[in-house]
Amino acid sequence: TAPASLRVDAVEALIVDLPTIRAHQLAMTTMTKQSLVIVRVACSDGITGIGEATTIGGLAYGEQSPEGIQLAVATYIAPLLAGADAANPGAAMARVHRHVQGNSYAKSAVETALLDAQGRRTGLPVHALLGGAQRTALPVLWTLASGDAARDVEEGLSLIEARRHKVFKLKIGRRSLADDLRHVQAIRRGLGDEVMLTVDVNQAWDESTAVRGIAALQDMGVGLVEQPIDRRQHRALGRLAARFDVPIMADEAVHDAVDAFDLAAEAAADVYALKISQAGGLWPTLRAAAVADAAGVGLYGGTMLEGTVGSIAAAHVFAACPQLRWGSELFGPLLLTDDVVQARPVYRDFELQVPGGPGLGVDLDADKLAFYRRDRGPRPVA
Ligand code: MUC
Ligand code: MG
Repeated sequence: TAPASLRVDAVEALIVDLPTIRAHQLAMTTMTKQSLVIVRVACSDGITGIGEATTIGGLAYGEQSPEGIQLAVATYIAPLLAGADAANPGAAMARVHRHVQGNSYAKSAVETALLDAQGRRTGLPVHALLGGAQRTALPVLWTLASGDAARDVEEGLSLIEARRHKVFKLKIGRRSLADDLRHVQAIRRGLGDEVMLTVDVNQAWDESTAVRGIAALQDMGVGLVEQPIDRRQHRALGRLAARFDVPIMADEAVHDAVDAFDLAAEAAADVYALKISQAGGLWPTLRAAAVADAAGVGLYGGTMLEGTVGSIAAAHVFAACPQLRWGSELFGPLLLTDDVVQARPVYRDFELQVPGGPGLGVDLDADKLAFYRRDRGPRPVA
């Protein structure tokens, strides 16, 4: 048992709603706001750690919602952590994993907060607690998803000019295949052949549509095809990976180390997009990454379009991964008009700078939190 000075005292979760800078269109939903679940773990030595769990479009993307995450943390996880040794996040999380099935987003936010607290306590950045940073900045792509090709081209060109992003992901799968291919072709022409483009179908195609679609995308020089078909169809994904030269990336299909192992055993994907929310935390993400390394599968630092707290938590993990061959997409904070932190992340020369201070290196802004929290009630209309 832990010394009395090092116990978890309280765990709380609150929802904040933040507007996006523009509509963001995915196959399954169009986002105009993001709902962040912010978790705080207060410890008996006076240190509080923070974490975040964020979904896309409520329940549109995955099986967990902001409201469900808040409930899981407050009702089920908080009592399990009360009195736990705050200096041993691994043991505290083992207890949570033993008594709570699923709920990977809630687990990720809570583990993040425990590691943030431990980092603040020891003066070490979270990546140091995960074994150490292999890189201090992460390449970050941008998703062009306004739904309008001309606007996407304009946005892409200005981001290249600003040296913020030089790789772009296009969201397809919501329109007919012919329309999607025209859309990609228009952006390819507008940005030029030198610019690396990837596509994310978010599971929208069946296998035969994927065969036709990927063949055409490969001819256009698209560099990576993400989750073209249903996440559960591993064997069909493997047939696509075997058929095409363009690398196929699993996203919704690869949540944790077990998925990473199964997909590798079936040679179902060339690349894995890992996400702390889908893996169930920072350590679980590293374990999935280790399986990818063992199998020779490339890694990509994925996002659930989190705000600063969640994106920086992911950045610490991806900094600690021995291999990150495909870079990252940790641009979530840039899609929001505002955030609940004192300082937003630094993006420079096409990369996100990984903080080197204690813990996550991110502090909440009490006024912004008070302003954006959902339970504050209606806000005055601007
Ligand atoms: C996804 O499926 O990859 C990540 C970037 C983006 O634009 O959407 C998310 C979700
Ligand atoms: Mg994806």
